[in-house]
Formats: sequence, structure tokens, C-alpha cells
Amino acid sequence: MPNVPQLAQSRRLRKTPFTSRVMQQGVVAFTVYNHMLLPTEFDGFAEDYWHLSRAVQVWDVSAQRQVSIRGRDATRLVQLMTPREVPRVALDRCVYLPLADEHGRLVNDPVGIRLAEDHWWLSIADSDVLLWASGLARGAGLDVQVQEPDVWPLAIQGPLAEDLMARVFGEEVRAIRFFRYARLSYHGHAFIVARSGWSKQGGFEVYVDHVELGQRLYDELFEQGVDLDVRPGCPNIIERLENGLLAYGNDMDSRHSVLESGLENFIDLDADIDSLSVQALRAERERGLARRLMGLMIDAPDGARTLAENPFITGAEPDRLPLPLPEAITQQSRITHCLGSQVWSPRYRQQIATAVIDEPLASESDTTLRLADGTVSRAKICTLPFDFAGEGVTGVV
Ligand code: THG
Repeated sequence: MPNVPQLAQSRRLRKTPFTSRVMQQGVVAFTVYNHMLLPTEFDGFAEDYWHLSRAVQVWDVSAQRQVSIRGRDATRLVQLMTPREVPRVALDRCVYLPLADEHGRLVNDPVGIRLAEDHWWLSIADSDVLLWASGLARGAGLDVQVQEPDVWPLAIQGPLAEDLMARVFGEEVRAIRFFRYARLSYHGHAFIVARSGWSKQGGFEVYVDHVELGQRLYDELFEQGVDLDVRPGCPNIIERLENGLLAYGNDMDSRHSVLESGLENFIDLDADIDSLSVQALRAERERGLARRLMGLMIDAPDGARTLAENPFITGAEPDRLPLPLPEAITQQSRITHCLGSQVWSPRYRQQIATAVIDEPLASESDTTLRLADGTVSRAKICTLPFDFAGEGVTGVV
């Protein structure tokens, strides 16, 4: 038997208030996200996926760390960090905020929550926003405190999430609209409860800021949800890729601009805002894009990989380490792709992937990929989110 290396534990690899519970519940793999454990698999990606699309799951997404920005200049600092206009964001709102540097390159893509006029939480993806935000605040002489509060989000996702949440928090949860939040009492403590989460199956996120009550809440969600077939879960690569939810660090990262990442609908380049990245992004829009994040529908069987397996990490996301990039072969030339995530879709029965593709290949409709085993597969290049019906692909219901 080949030796399977383990990820060594240390204090730098942070646990969450729910880690011992998800381990008891049979988590199969973790990833490391914001220096913290994030579950990636329980009963296999496909089984987790089918269950998520029919029932309800509770996810320990504590690794979605909060960067708290508070003080007189809080909104000014948030505006410096994002090319999306923020001053008018309402107080009960969650807002998707691409963060970008002075070159227009993506630094992170958090969900921003405006807690008060002068207080924001950025619920971040996997990069060290705290350091960047602190440096910007210091450099610009802003009157703000930037810190990471003790908050561990739990997500409740799936078509039965609302019914489960109503049993635990009361009927009020049903009134919360998409990307809004309310403060709801649980045993006398007000938790921020948002209708959000990293799936398209519907659901909520609870921003747990009280360990004991959070653990009680976690257990109660399982007690109250037995007849709803509640299970532990986690962001599911199949579900999120089929539905075009992008993962910073996998699909796009600090090498890619906000526009190359296809996030133009979430920014306000024509607004009069004081943001680090607007000039660079306006210039890029003017110039035209050199490459773009696209979807790939790959004509290859379950198990086919376009990247070599990495022995240190199991599961469908072995792509995090710098590995040789696969090459696309066109009639005229060989153009290197930057492949993002890739997974077998059991619903559409094909491989789906993302790739940042150089122009002019990004505008073509087909390409050819060399797979890790040396074979060559045809792939359709498509816009994101995937339009399976439009591409003539029918799914298993
Ligand atoms: N919830 C919270 N924090 C997070 C995530 C989350 N931090 C990390 C990561 N996920 C950040 N990235 C995203 C990406 C997409 C979405 C949320 C966070 C998302 N997008 C919706 C969509 O694309 O349809 C809606 C966007 C909108 O309409 O504004 O939900 O999931 N707390």
C-alpha cells in the first residue's frame, strides 16, 4: 500500500467550535481556508450533492472569517478596497464585494455585511484581507479599527433549510429576503441570520458569535431536523460549479483582474467613487480583455483529470498547488489555459470546469484538451454560469 501522508496538526491550523462535531459525524476530508479547517466531503461528493439538492444540510463554514472594519472612516476604507459603490448600502444588507488592488486584480470576493453606519463585516474567501485592510488604513491615515472578531458562520442550506430554521428560530426567518439579514434571538442572544450561503439550493447563514450557544444551536438543528433528513455538509464542488459560484484561489486569484474574472455586474466603474482599482479597471475596459474566465464542458468520462493527481490532497480539488498547466491545442497554435476547478457532474454526465483563457481562444466555441493520462478530449468553451439547456444538455432530475 502506498503511504498516504496526513496533514499535520498545529496551532496554526485553526479548529472551529464545531470541528469535534463534524469529526464525530464522519467528515472525510478537510481543506485549509483562511488558516482554518473547512470540511469538503462527508458521504462522497456525488451523494453529498444529491442530498443537498433534496433536503437540508448544516455546514461548518467558520473558515469564512470576518474582517471587521469599524470607525468614522469605515465606509471610506471599504470603498477603497472595492470597485462596487458602497456608501448607500442599506443596514440590513449583505452585498457581494469584489476586492481589488491598484492594478484591478482580485484580492478577495467577500460578502459584505453592513452592521451599522460605521461598521462592516467582510465575510472573506481565502486570502489575508486583514493585513491588506490594516495596511491601507494605516497608509491612508484612516480612523478605523480593523480586526478579526470571534465569529464562526454556520450555513443551513438546501430546499428544506427554511422549514428547519423556522423550527429553531421561529416563523420570522421566512420573512428574510435573499441577501438580507435580521437579528434573531436564540435563548436570549441575538444572532445575525442572513438568507445567503454558498449554494443555489436556498438557505441561511448564522453568524455565530457565542461559542456555547452556537454549539447548542448546531446540536438543535440536528435534533429538530431528523424527519427532514438533515445531514452535516459543506460547500459542494459539483453543486457550486454547476451553478457558477466561483471560488477565489481555485477559479480565479490575485493574477486575474475583476473584469477577467467576469465580475463586471458586481462593480460600478462609472460611479464617482474613491476606490484603489477603478482607474486600472476603466483602462482595462477601454483596452479590451486579454483573457477571460470561461466554463468548459469536457467530453471525458467520470474520473478523467486534466491535472495530475496530487498525493497530498484527496478529493476533487487537487488543483491548489502550482502544477504544470494543461495545454489546449488549437489548429493554429498551442495556447496555455489556466485551469480552475474541475469536477464530474452526475446530473449532466460530463466533466465541467473553469479556465482563464487567453483571447482569441476565449471567444471560440470549441477547444481540445490534453488530459493528465495523455489522451485528448474535445471541450466546449462557454460563458458562466453554465447554460446547460442552451447548450442542448439535459440533466438527470
Ligand atoms: N457566505 C459568506 N461568506 C463567504 C461566502 C459565502 N465568504 C467566502 C465566499 N463565500 C465568498 N464568495 C462568494 C461568492 C458568491 C456568493 C457569495 C460569496 C453568492 N453569489 C450569488 C450569486 O452569484 O448568485 C449572489 C450574488 C448577489 O446577487 O449579489 O452568493 O457564501 N457569508
